[in-house]
Amino acid sequence: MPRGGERVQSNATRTTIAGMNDLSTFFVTRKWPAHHPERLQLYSLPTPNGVKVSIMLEETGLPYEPHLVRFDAGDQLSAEFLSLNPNNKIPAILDRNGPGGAPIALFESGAILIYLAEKTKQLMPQDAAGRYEAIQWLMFQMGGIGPMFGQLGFFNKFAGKDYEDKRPRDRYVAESRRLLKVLDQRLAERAWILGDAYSIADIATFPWINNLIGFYEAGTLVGIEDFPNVTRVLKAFMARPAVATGLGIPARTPA
Ligand SMILES: N[C@@H](CCC(=O)N[C@@H](CS)C(=O)NCC(=O)O)C(=O)O
Repeated sequence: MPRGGERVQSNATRTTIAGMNDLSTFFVTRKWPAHHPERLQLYSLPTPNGVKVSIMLEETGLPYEPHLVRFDAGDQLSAEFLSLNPNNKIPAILDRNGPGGAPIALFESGAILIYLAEKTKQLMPQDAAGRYEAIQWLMFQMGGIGPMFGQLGFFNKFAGKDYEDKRPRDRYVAESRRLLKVLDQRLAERAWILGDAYSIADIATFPWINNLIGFYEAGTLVGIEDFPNVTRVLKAFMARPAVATGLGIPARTPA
């Protein structure tokens, strides 16, 4: 097995490669060569979870090299991708300049957002209480909005839409509405989820709101007009140049 191979995400392997910054020893770079290894390597697709990271990278100005993980080619199931994320999901990153100057590989968009916020000291409060507040709302997205909206998408737009029994769909409509109400109340007197400061909590959440209304075509189904604070902040989010750019990265290319 190449050095820094399939088990690159394990602590044991991380110890082995500490201090050694040659990305070519990471198995994932066999399939997706790093043309600019000094830049942070992003393995992704512009889905609501994927764009969280490209938007964050655009917002922070951190140099990065995006790599397209094609679901239509089963790239997420390739041995090279699994060496980075055994859970076969995008996004994932590889950063040559991780903690202590050693390379770090990470998956799970929430963990990546925290890592990037701490690395750049941007988009997360620096004080401990504010930091936990940001993480709390990030987890609200990771554990609630993402999984529930995702199921709603399945039952409204994809294979589940043909099921005669509408109870599963309605369960996710109700749960999505409940989450939207929580978010709407939170935003009633705030510009962004944390208040005046735009943060990783917004970057995690609003791609999913956008996707629910757009790609999943579920705006009417969830009664999005009942949540005017959510739609107001979505509009502000979509108007950010970094968001407009990040939503298209990595660019989808024909098979
Ligand atoms: N909790 C994960 C979820 C990631 C996720 O669900 N990614 C989807 C795209 S949005 C994926 O890679 N699906 C590919 C598959 O399931 O094979 C995160 O936030 O990073």
